[in-house]
Amino acid sequence: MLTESEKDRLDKDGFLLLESLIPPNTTAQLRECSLSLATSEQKAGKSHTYLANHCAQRVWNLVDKGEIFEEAIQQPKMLAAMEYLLGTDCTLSSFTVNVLYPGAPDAGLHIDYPLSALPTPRPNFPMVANSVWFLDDFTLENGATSCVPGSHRRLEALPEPGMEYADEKQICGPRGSVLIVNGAIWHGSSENKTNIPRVGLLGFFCRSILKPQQAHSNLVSDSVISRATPTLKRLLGFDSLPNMNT
Ligand SMILES: O=C(O)CCC(=O)C(=O)O
Repeated sequence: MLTESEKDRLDKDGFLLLESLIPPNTTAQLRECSLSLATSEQKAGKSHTYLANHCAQRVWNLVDKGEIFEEAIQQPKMLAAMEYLLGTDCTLSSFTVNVLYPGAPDAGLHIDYPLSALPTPRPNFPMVANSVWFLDDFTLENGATSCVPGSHRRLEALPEPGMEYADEKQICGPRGSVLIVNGAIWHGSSENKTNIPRVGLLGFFCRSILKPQQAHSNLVSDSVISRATPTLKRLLGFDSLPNMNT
């Protein structure tokens, strides 16, 4: 489902913008559900906030927080990109909302866990990859994700905290776009200088041999699992559990 030129861009740059992939109605519903979950978790005193002044917020375990998210994470073109990078048996590592509230500072460039914890040289093939879902237009002003093209080939180096790199660029695009990012690319969210929250989803995937960030087989409720498609069950890790204990 990826064209040869899309595959080439992923190989060469380490990221690929799938512009306007998600229909406008779905994007609007995803945004509304995401902000409503973020608000409920704040009201319940259970919110995960981060960055200075709690200006950014994550909502975890989305597969268990609405059918719209169960469906979203199976988006065929996004999954084709993940399968190209991570193998056809790749697993969902985590699916989260990421809200940057007005004033959220630049989060700094990083590579994704667990690559950041590995000895160097890191593997020269993708181990984890993220899909950043633009539920708003992502702009230079509201915190569009920054990437350093080709940095996934720097197998020994890590971005220096606070450094600005000349080849770093913000990936802007209309709401409904999905940015595929090899987890080894130096990337991160930027400052939100506007007075409107920048809402995104992060569908983070890993090779099936890795331990996912969230243990979906324990965290997702039985009702979701019982109606899950074979694809969703596979993404939640049911097929990658070793079957040696019976
Ligand atoms: O929300 C974004 O723009 C990127 C988030 C990110 O880099 C991450 O969670 O690894």
